[in-house]
Amino acid sequence: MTIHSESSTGNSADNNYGASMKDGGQRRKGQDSGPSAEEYMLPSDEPVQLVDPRGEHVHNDRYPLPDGEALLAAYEKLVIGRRINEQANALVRQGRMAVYPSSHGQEACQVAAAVVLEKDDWLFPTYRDTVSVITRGVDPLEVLTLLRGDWHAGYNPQEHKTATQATPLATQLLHAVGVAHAAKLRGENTVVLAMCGDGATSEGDFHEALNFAAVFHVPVVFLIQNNEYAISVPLKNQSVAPSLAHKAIGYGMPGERVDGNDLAAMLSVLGKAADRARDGGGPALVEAHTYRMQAHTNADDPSRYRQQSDVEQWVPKDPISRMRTYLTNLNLLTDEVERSITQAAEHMAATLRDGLNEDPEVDPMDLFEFVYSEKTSQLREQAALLKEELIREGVQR
Ligand SMILES: Cc1ncc(C[n+]2csc(CCOP(=O)(O)OP(=O)(O)O)c2C)c(N)n1
Ligand SMILES: [Mg+2]
Repeated sequence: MTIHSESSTGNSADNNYGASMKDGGQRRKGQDSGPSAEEYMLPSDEPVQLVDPRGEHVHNDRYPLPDGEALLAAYEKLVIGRRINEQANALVRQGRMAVYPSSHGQEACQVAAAVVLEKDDWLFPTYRDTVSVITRGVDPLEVLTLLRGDWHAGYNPQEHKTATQATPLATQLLHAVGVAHAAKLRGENTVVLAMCGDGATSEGDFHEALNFAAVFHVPVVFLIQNNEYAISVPLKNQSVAPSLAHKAIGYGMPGERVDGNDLAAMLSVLGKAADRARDGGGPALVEAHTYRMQAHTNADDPSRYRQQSDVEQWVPKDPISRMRTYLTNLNLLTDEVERSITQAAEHMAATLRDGLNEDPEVDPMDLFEFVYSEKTSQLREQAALLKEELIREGVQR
């Protein structure tokens, strides 16, 4: 994408992203009081953590801990998210779904990305972000239609302001920036949250999206879920930057790193970035440090390229167990509340099972619909060939 712009990077509001700087980061050290561009845009030395793996609060001057009620509500979504991952994996093994890229272990990222958005904001998810899309409120059966492989996509993106889950890496980041740019031109109060993986940061589209977003100062929060692998390729073969969040300063936006298995930190950091974007503070890049606990998809065998002992190191960092301990210690998560959360998760699993065990009625001719407003000559030709075959085989008349 080529950029023609007279736009300045000037912020119209105090950014709220750990420090305040009104000139969009153009100022250099010593020019004025307040943070330098480096202080303003560079991420914390360590990923932000508010609840550690033992379930204990870690104080952070810049990021407040969300209140107990908000954490309890998000914890319920975390448990439901884990159950969605488990059930979807089972449905793949039963042949009811074609493929499922699980976010097992990444549920704190999934839930926070959906929860920090308002109804009229936009979410741009990837194939791995099914739990985010369901948490956003899209009908779970409509969401899984794509991964079942029997139709183009199951839900209307406009209805829930949630784009379809992108499989081509990083393309959704450009779409997200386009939507944010349009919203800004229209004077709408929309925030766009765009998700991608660590591997996707090597794509040209990632660079173009971040550069455009910074130059045009649009309200986008980029969330990288760094789960340390792009299928079989480890992060060290993908980037030698100090962290992926450090890339932000190169574009002129703040970057932050956060413990992606810490629901409280995810909510606080993403929430602050979204508020800042809504207040006219421009884009931000958030890198969530997490881990892909399972195979890339059911078609992948991770034992070919990583040790099980590496995976096991991440088990004690699980997002659910630490939040359960934290909320139990606060007496917010009682046995009774836990039981009702389990029931809600089981209800979700039953909805997925019942819905996906039904055989859908599909029309093979739909393959040629809903892509172009007017079919190309090749498509018309292919459609005619298929129709002929379906009639010959007695499938259609
Ligand atoms: C443009 C493009 N190139 C290659 C692929 C094949 N591919 C699918 S997933 C994937 C790995 C992506 O890794 P990452 O961005 O870290 O996301 P994760 O799967 O770990 O969530 C690749 C290379 C693709 N889908 N799109
Ligand atoms: Mg990855």
